[in-house]
Amino acid sequence: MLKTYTYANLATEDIEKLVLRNSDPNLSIQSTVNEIIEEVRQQGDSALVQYAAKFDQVQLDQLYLEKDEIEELAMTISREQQRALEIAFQNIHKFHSVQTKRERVVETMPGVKCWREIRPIEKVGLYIPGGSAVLPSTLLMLGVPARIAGCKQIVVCSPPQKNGKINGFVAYCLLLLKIDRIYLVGGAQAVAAMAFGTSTIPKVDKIFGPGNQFVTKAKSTIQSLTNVSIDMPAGPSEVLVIADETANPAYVAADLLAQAEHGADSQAILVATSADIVDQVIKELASQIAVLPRQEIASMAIDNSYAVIVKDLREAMQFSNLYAPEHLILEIDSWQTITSLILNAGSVFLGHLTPESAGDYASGTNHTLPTSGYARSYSGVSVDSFVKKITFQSISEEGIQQIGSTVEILAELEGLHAHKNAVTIRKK
Ligand code: HSO
Ligand code: ZN
Repeated sequence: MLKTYTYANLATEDIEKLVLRNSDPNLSIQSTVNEIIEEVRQQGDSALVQYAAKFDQVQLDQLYLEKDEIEELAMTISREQQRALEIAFQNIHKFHSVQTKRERVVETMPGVKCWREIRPIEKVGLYIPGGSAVLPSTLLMLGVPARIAGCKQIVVCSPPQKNGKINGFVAYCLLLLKIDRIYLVGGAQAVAAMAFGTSTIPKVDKIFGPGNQFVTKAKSTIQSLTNVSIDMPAGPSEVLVIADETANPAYVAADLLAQAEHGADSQAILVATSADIVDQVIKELASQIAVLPRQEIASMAIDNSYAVIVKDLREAMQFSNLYAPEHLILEIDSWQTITSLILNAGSVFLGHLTPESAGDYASGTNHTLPTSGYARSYSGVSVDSFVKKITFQSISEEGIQQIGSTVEILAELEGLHAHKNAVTIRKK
């Protein structure tokens, strides 16, 4: 069960070890991934058909499904399920719509005007995992901001099911997003196909989405090999729950398990202001896990997790900032008093009635978030991830007189006379 530590008894090195995620270097899979990337680059579509036969056990005549088939599959899910996806879509859309604010023009000196304009990344690739964990919600989390940003081409890849089709929920999300083609390609081969392009699959500028370790490795590899970028480095999902005596242990346990069921390598960290809270949560964990369909996965994740007992909420935040969790849940009455102390976190859930699940699916915020401590320096996916901000400037006659000598002096001190000249010639 949950290992427990007391913050006051931990030395700096102990804390450093605790906040280090199981950083699996995945060296063994690098050569496999390199092979797949090379094969797709050289053989294109025929490599994709072969990999579908090998990894997905399906013989594909065509590497994609189009609108009529997507519509047919989308109609196989219930009206209630369609409605739930629609509400999630709408909330995600509402929340992300405000992320396109324009900035004003700044006149840094009289006659020197500078500003930024937003342009969409033209071609983006969205990877939607299949297999045991089909995540239609991820398609909404990536597709909605891509649409709002105005990306011209949205390429979606997802591994085919054994019948050569896709899941009805993914199909319905495609309809909501008005995307009328999906490529039936999974794994590292999907990443390679989108990075290099094949006769069927368009090459993209940026690749988004979670996946297994092969997908993750392929993303980091193509990022270093090509000029195609990726959303962020990915690691196993994680949550850190801060609980004080006002917390409901059943809610805390439920949130820890919601994280734990994602994968055996997930981490669910409890930071509590007393040993008593930890004991109560452990009791709840035992009873709730017993009835979970994914209890085997969840219990492996719990074994890979721990609790930390702290003296107060300040100390709790200190530890949380060192851990830099993907998800942070504050199960305390007085959350208003400590939010300003949050320095590192991907997404924060406030109060007893705000489960992470709400944000995973439907409240509106994005669930593609930095893991493994990257919350220290990365933000989650948003409309920003799908755009570039281009700077512009325009200098008038007055402006060139105003700024001229400053540029001349700086160019001179760097020994770059052509730079100086480009100003001097205009000042005359
Ligand atoms: N918690 C996951 C997202 C997710 N949960 C998708 C359920 N479906 C990573 O933030
Ligand atoms: Zn989740």
